[in-house]
Amino acid sequence: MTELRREDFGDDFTWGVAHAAYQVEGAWDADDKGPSIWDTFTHGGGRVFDKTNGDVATDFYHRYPEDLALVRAMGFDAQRFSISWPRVLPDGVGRVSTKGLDFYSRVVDTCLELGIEPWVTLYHWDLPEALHRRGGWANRDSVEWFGELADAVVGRLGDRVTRWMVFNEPGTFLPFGYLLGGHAPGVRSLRRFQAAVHHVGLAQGRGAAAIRAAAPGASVGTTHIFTPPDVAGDRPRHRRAARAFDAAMNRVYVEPSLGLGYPMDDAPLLRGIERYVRGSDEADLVVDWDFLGVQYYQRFAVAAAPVPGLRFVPLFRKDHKRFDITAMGWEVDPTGLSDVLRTVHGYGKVPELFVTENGAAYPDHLVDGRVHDVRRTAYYRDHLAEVARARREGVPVHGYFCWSYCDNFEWAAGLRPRFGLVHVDYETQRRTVKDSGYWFSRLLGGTVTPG
Ligand code: IFM
Repeated sequence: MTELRREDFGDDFTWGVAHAAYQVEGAWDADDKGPSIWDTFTHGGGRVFDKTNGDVATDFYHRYPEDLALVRAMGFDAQRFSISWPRVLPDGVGRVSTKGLDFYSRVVDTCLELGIEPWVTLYHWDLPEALHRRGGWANRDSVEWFGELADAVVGRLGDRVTRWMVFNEPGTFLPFGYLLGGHAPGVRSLRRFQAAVHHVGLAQGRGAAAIRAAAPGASVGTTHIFTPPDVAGDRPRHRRAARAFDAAMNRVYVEPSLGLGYPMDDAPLLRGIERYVRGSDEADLVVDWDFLGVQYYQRFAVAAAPVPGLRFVPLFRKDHKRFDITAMGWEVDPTGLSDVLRTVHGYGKVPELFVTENGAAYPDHLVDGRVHDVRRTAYYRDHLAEVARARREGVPVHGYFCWSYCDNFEWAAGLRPRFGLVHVDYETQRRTVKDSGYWFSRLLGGTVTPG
């Protein structure tokens, strides 16, 4: 294939990197910070694959000036980061920590001084433990609790931050946190999952309204993970299964805010959500988005489940000839990215799209100060080619954020999977740019070169 060139994406295309508070900040109990559900979950033992936690992570709390300077030197012009709710409101509601807000204010100022645009996500999974004890997202009061967070954060940063995202991937933290229990808070309950889905939808509306009120003129969006299904066979039951998968994994999180309601008919799993819908809720779910963040990692082949009551079963094809497989066990299929961009554009409801996460973990080896992560570079090259293709077809995708600038804490998989363009030695916190980081630096006209 021909070499990618920055010019092919246009002058106004945003090139960024993304991270989340719990995955990088560390400083888990520094200053006023209260515990989050991820502190409890990781300290509880046995629930993270390699028994690590985010207590220190990549120490972004203290090393942000060095990290942001390297992001800029690699040629990126945007940094997406999230706010740790219990750093700002240690008890979840009520007392606001000035120290917590000061930290994010310093991060924003440092970005702006370096010429990096800060893109802020209000919630990337670290609910205050104090609120989990009151039912967390399964409690309808969570809508107002989240409103308090949004008011406090946008009130303080809204004079400088113009790009806001309300949530990161409800399609991950809700099923894994409330239905399957593999992520914090580790709940396994269909009812609490259904309640949480609805309350997060309402909180999304409340958060977006808070941003508009405190930062008029700001650009308001949110991010979703999209896992497009391929139908695993010709039979109608497999097609029905793929529809059910799509409704339960993708559409349920996206469509209510676009005014399309819940896709109940295709996925019986969702029907219980209706129990929690009241009065003006359907209208309150709707948000007039300026942009949507599209996040893509893998697609599945979906077949009808041989188990009564369960409609679908996602299959890994594990076809190493056709697909590279990442260290997370995910099949690499770049065409899925342009497919989901087309799908989201096809709703005809959102003016701008951004790829707010895309990236891969591989078993990297640091040898003589270099990480030759050839597969990661190929991954980025091929996914960016799909973004370019979608743009040529007229899909308004205006930016791309790598997941992630540096290796970090990968939730239930721990510190082991390495997603970074920059390697982190967790003993010394030393950063080493990987070959994929040098590749981006060349593409973007950065100043970081090997040797
Ligand atoms: O690390 C996560 C991130 O927090 C949310 N999106 C997917 C990434 C890779 O699993």
